[in-house]
Amino acid sequence: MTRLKTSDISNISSRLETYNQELLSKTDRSLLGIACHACGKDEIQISRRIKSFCIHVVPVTAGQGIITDFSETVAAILKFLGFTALVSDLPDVSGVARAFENKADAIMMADDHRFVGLNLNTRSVADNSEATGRVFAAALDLMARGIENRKVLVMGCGPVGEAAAQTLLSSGARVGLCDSHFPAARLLKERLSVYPGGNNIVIEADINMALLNYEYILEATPSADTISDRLIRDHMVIAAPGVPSGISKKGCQILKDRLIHDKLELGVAGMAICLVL
Ligand code: 2YH
Repeated sequence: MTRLKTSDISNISSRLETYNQELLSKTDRSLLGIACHACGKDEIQISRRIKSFCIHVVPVTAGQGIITDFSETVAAILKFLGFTALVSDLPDVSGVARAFENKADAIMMADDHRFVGLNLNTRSVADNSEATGRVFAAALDLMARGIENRKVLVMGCGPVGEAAAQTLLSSGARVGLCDSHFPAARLLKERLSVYPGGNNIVIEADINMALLNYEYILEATPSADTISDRLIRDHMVIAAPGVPSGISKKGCQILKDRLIHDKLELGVAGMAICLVL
């Protein structure tokens, strides 16, 4: 699991409006719109509710400790979406207690293993990996102007890839799974076979061969340079939640509007919208 670094996130807050415009031009939806699409929620109804929905972001010192700017960046994304959000001035248990005492609607917090949102009224839990997979799958659906019946290569069969594959299958896509650790792809195929669309899965053993046969890619690996520049073709469309990104700087320039990648924004948006009733 990749631990974010301050250098990964330090520009996010100041670039939210620019990123939002980028998303609009690539998908016709805003950050909020894509997250609503991922959660199957109506954007207008959600917009009315989120202003009065208060989220405390609680810094966590456990394990490797606080990442400078992490909580502040999460809160900035939440505020950009329209939530009432603040970074708790107390970390850990004290921050959690303060959120309950102040009647916050939800908490967001992360240690080295999980990043979660907890709705304090309904007890629902939004997991960052799951939300990230679902929201990037939704972004790919929007970029493709409908992913139904399209072939999508899901690279990386960890929790993000799993949630993405499940979302894509339920949207009617045909999914190819690949992972550098072959048994991970096999086990994921088995798990997904019981869900809607579960008969639409194949395993791709050779990633480079597979990249020649798919136009729609969901890159959810924790490795750099998984898609080499020479394999990027004219009609390829990529949603890439993996950190670090599997696409090089030059690859990003080639893909231009056919690539969506970020390190925190869409995942946090997906978590937050799932927390709102
Ligand atoms: O980056 C992480 C983990 N890799 C979890 C990611 C789940 N997709 N955690 C952030 C740790 C934040 C830190 N404890 C803080 O500043 O509060």
